[in-house]
Parts: sequence; C-alpha cells; structure tokens
Amino acid sequence: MQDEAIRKERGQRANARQDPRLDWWREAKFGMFIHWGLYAIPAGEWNGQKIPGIGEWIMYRARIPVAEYEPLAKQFNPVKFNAAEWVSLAKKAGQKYLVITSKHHDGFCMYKSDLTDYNIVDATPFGRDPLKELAVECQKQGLKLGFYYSQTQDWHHPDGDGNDWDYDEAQKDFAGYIENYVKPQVRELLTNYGPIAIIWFDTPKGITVEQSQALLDLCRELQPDCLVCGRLGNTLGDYASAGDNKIPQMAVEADWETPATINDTWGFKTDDHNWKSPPELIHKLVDIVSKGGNYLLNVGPTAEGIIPQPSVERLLAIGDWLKVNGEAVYGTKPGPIQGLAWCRSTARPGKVYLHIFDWPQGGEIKLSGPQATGAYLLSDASRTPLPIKSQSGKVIIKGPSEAPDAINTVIVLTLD
Ligand code: JFZ
Repeated sequence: MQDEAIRKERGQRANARQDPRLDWWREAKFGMFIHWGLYAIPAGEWNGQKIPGIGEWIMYRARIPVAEYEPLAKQFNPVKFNAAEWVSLAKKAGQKYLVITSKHHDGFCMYKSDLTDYNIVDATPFGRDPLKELAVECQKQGLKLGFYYSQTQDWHHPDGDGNDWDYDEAQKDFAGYIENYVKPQVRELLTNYGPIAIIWFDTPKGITVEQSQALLDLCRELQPDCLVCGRLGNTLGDYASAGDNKIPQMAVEADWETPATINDTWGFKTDDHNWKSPPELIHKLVDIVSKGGNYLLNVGPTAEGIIPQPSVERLLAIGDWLKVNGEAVYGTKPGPIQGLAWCRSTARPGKVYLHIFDWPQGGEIKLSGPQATGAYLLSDASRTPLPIKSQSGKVIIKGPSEAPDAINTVIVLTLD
C-alpha cells in the first residue's frame, strides 16, 4: 500500500519503524536546516548574469570551471557568523534539531578536513570551523546537531559525480572516491564534533547497495545512535525523506521528513524574495505533523554569516505560536480527523487536538468526530470547558464567535 511505497521510495529501511533510536526524532517534529557555503558569495549571479534555480546549484547551472569557482574561498570571510545566535534562534523557533551542510555538491568543506585543503579553515581568510562552534553551542543550549553531507555529487573532486565540464565522466573512479574520500570524511565528521544526531546524505543517484551499506556500517561503528537519512540511497536509511517541499496527501505510517524552503532557494540568493507567510509556514508544519512527518525548515545564511531577516521574523512567529500550542505538535501522532481543508488533527493518548485553520462563521465546529467527553481551547490556561454535544454521529463544539487565533486555533478534545 501507500505507506509501504513511501518507505521504499523515500528510503526508510523495513524494520526502522520499531527502532527506539528514532524516539527523540519522532517527538521533535521540527528542525532547522542550514544551507551555507561558497555559493552564498555569488548569491545567484555569475559574471553579471542572473542564474536561474536554487542558489547552491550555481556552479552546476552556470557550468563554472573549478578553476573559477575555487577562488571564491579566498573571499569567504563570514565575520558576522555567531553560532550562539543561530542556535538560540532555532530554539526560539521551537526547533529541536539543526542540520547544516558540511559539504554540499560544490565540494567545498565547511569544516576542517584533513582530506583536502578545500575547506573553510585552510582555504579562507575566516580560518574558523563553524561546525565546531555550532557543536559547542548545540551542546550548551541543548539542541541536537546533524550534518548534511553530499556523498555522491561532488563537482570539485575529479572522481565525484556531476562535473562533466572539467572532468571526463568516463575516467572517474567513483568507487575510489567513496573509499578514499567520502568514508574518511564521514569518519572525521562523526569523530571530531561530539555526538552527532543525524547524518543527512543527499542525492544518492547511482551509488550501489554495497556503497550505501558500507557508509551505513561506518556510521553505526562510529556513532551507533546517529540517525541516517533515507537519502543515503538503496532504502537503507533510518527514516524516509520526502521530496523537497513535498507534503503527502494523507497520513503516512512511516517515519518521514519534509525538507523545505522558506522562500524558493536553499543557499542564499540576493533576488529571492518569495517568502512564505507565517500562517502558511505554521499550516505546513501542522499539516506535516498531522500526517506523521517532521518539518526540516531551511535558512540560507549570507556570505557574511547572517540569517536573512525575513527568515528570522518567520521563525520567531512560528516559535510564538508553538509556545502556546506546542502540546498539540511535539510528540503527537496523526489524529483521527483527516482529509478536511479547514482543519487538521493530531493526537496523544486521551486527547485529540483540532487545529482549526478556517474558523467557522459563528464559532460552531461540527465534525464527524471521535466520542469526546470535553473540549477546551489549548490557549486557555484555565481550561474553561466549551459546550460540546454529540448529534447523529457528529460532534458539535460551540467556540467563541471570532477565531481566538487568526492563524490556527487549537481545540483540545478529551476522551475517556
Ligand atoms: C537536493 C539538493 O540537490 C539541493 O541542493 C538541496 O540540498 C536539497 C535539500 O536536496 O535536492 C533534491 C533532492 C531530492 C529531491 C529533490 C531535490 N527529491 O527527491 O525530490
């Protein structure tokens, strides 16, 4: 059936659903994704040309030769980067984990690697290791830390996948690249930064079962608790990774996550102002959680090390909503009411949470619903009961005539 299909297509191994290593992640629901690298310097423009598409793909889209892209490192000096602020922003947004690009497809390492000088410590005037600083802050502030790592595509390495404008694909030793470059780098990432909660592999493309399995084995050997994202390839991941910005139509019986952008790009682009509104983002978070998924919401910091202000404002707005309504999100499961346009539901034992996106005229909420014994607004600390009655298989709740929360009002139904 569909659940099985999603697990398989999106990379969750068969028996992961019973694995308690994922319990914290199942509770967490909401994480911060950070796409940060040299691509933040051109920020969507190369030689005076606007390059269409997502910002971190500029090297590929404009077929920039390694010899021209590489020198960007000499300009990279994000002196405004402040790990404590980024981590504290994620916390204020209500995010429980953070995943940052350690090496994206452009091949530049955002951490100190001994495998190449093409890394932020050795190749830039900045000379600091932001992953180390983030690891320290995440420990301090109590946030789980994950690393994104592009295991197949590498447009800088002569044997990595994807760059056919500098290198001859037929001459590439991909197996050697995995063995002598990817594996030792994964070892660095899972050795030098303390406990790593997630390794977020991406775009497996032609990686073989044996290669995916060998990477998985290495992760298990180094940090058995580290979760491996389904984009490792070959259905070996700990959880399924939905398509970017994709939300399934129905609840899914799998552990799955939607990676998503706040505007249209992952890596910073000067001209991308297509910001989703706070209500849209809150609705997406709740939509995903009501279907059993996690929301990994991206920010793309600038070349100075600043998270764009529109992203900050939106994250804080989500955090404000979660401060009041987090009980209806964290640690919940999909609720019994599914498939309505104006309402979502989440649940935990003894409780169903109705998330009302469009408050009905007059405040009467009518549902083919569960046999509830009581109802109250989650925002109401005194839990004043709302009038509730059952009528020919329907549950009718009398709420205030105006929506208490213009974005999403949560009504708690108690069952017993
Ligand atoms: C990948 C990357 O290529 C991209 O730059 C970004 O890092 C994003 C999070 O992941 O892009 C993908 C990968 C998979 C799908 C779509 C875009 N997919 O499976 O639909």
